[in-house]
This record gives sequence, structure tokens and C-alpha cells, in this order.
Amino acid sequence: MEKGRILLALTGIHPGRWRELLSAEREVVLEPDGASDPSITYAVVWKQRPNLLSSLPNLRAVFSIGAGVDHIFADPTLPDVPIVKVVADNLTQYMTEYVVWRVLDHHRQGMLYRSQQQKKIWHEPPQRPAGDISVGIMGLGTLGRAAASVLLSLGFAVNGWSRSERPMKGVSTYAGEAGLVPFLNATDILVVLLPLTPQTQGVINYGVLKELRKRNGLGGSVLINAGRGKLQKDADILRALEDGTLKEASLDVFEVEPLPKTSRLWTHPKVFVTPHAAATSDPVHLVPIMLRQMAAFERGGKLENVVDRDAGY
Ligand code: NDP
Ligand code: OXD
Repeated sequence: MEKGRILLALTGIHPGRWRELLSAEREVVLEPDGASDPSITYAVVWKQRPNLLSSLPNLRAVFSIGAGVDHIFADPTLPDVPIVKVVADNLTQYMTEYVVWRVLDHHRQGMLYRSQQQKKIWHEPPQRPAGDISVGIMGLGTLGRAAASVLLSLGFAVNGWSRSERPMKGVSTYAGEAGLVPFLNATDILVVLLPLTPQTQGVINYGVLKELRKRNGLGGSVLINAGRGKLQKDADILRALEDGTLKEASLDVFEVEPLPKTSRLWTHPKVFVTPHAAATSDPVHLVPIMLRQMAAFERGGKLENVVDRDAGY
């Protein structure tokens, strides 16, 4: 197989560094150039324009610059070529840091202390051991498992929920629809690391939040979502925070991004907002993996981390 040219099509992300690093080994065409170009065999994309990929007659594979691929599946004319997602130690490490940071902040009452500091209140609330708190990870895949193992090492009780059975030492695992309510009932801090698919869209709704364990050492249940915004219903989260169903939330993703300035989530005292920044895709770490994959593919090898099109992730 000949050394293929790359179409780089990124929306909302500056392509400069990606282009520079990919160009070290291959010719790169930057969108909006490249549509219908028969010399292009790979596309490296983030939220590519609909119908762009189907215009490329010799496309052999699509590389997502993120772990999520919902942005690729949003294209109604997606051609039938392999789609490769990011699986990389660097991205996994970033996500683990985010999850552990947010879990510890809720566990150690960061919101209370920040509000006390504003009012100059010197008060020490009771402390409780990590082992009294159950962190439930929705989506026990690459990122979920990595976060779970660090949380275990910190002494938290950890539950995991996935589509199929995913045993993990030290973790109480639950699977499928039948496992969802038992998983939620045993969870104090819910960490969402699911992909967005037709099955998972809107899964974080009021009814689900109601099932979380509230009588716990934290004094309420907590939501942390770093998966995708359309997994959740922002209005249901606000309702749950207002009626005490939820004690606090850390949200990295939102139904609409950037989060509209009018959203009450920005100023809610029980919400910690980050701008879809839990785990950034760093081209310095990810481009070498992509280039290695392309070279191996052209030598007749198999692409790794190819998305299951039926499952949608
Ligand atoms: P994986 O594909 O490795 O894992 C996904 C997990 O979700 C699997 O355990 C899978 O189950 C489970 N799952 C999928 N569908 C369902 C379902 N219908 N019911 C129950 N469980 C389900 O993905 P990653 O860990 O690599 O990434 C997860 C997501 O994190 C990405 O898709 C992306 O949306 C998000 N992300 C967000 C970032 C950010 O900065 N905010 C950065 C990177 C990723 P099973 O094991 O049975 O297949
Ligand atoms: C990803 C993301 O999917 O950054 O990697 O959201």
C-alpha cells in the first residue's frame, strides 16, 4: 500500500500543531481543501463537516483525535471504513487526574470550605474515611478502569457499570439495564465516563439521580460527568440539586457547549464547572500513535482501537 495523504478536519480546535506533527511523516491537506481528493487515504478529525468523508473516494480509515467518536457518527453519510479512537496513556492519565481531583474535592468538602473561606468562618466539619464512600463509575472502559484503580488505592469503595460484564479486582461490577438500579443504589458519588450513543443519550436524568444513595457519610449524593453532555439532562440536574436529590455536582460536559452564559449551572453554588477540559487531546502524545498506526496498516497490519460501529463506541 502506498504512503497515504491525510485530510485534517478539525472544528473548534486549532489545527496548527496537529498539522505540523503529522507533516513530519506525511502530506497533510487542511480542510476546507481536500474535499473529493482521490489522493487522500486517511482523515484525522474532530466534528468533521457532514458529507465530507463520503466525498473522499479512496478513504481507508478515519482517526478521531479524541476517545469519543459520537462527533464522527453525527455525519449521516459516514463511509464504511474503520474508525480509530484514541487510547493513549497520556489522555488516560489526564482523565484519571480529573476524576480523582473531583472525587477528593467532594469527599473532603471543598465546596463547604470555599464558602466558609469567603465568609471567614473557622469551622472544622467531621471527617470520614474514604472507605465509607462508594464511588460508582458508569462506563468501566479504558478511562473508567484507570480511574477506578487509583480510587481503590486511595481506599474508596468502587462500583462499576458497563454494557457487558467487566469484572475488575476490588470493584463491585454491574452490567446492563438490570444492573443499573442496584449499581445506583450502592453509589454515593456517581462518575460518568460513558460514550454518547443512542442507548446512553439522556441516561443521567432525574429518575436515575433519585436512585443514588443519599444516607451516606457525605450527607448526600454527588454527580461527576466527564463523559458527554448529551448523556445528561441539565434541567434534571438543576432540579435534583434544588430539591436535595443531589448534594453537589462537578460537570465538565453539557448538553450545549460552550455552556450558554444564561445557564444557571454557571452560578449554582453547588456546581463546579470546567469547559470540557477533563482530558485534553495533546497532539505531541497522540500524533505519533496515529502515524505508527498508519505505517503498520500500510505494511499489512491491523488498525488498533477500531470502533464497533454497531455499538457506536
Ligand atoms: P471505552 O469504550 O473504553 O469504554 C466505554 C464504557 O462504557 C465501557 O465500559 C462500555 O461497556 C460502557 N458502555 C457503553 N455503552 C453502554 C451502555 N449502553 N450501558 C452501559 N455501559 C455502556 O471508552 P473510554 O473509556 O475510552 O471513553 C469513555 C468516554 O469518555 C468517551 O466516549 C468520551 O465520550 C469521554 N471522554 C471525555 C473527555 C473529556 O475531556 N471530557 C476526554 C476523553 C473521553 P462495555 O465495557 O461493556 O463495552
Ligand atoms: C474526547 C474528548 O473524546 O476530549 O477525547 O472529549
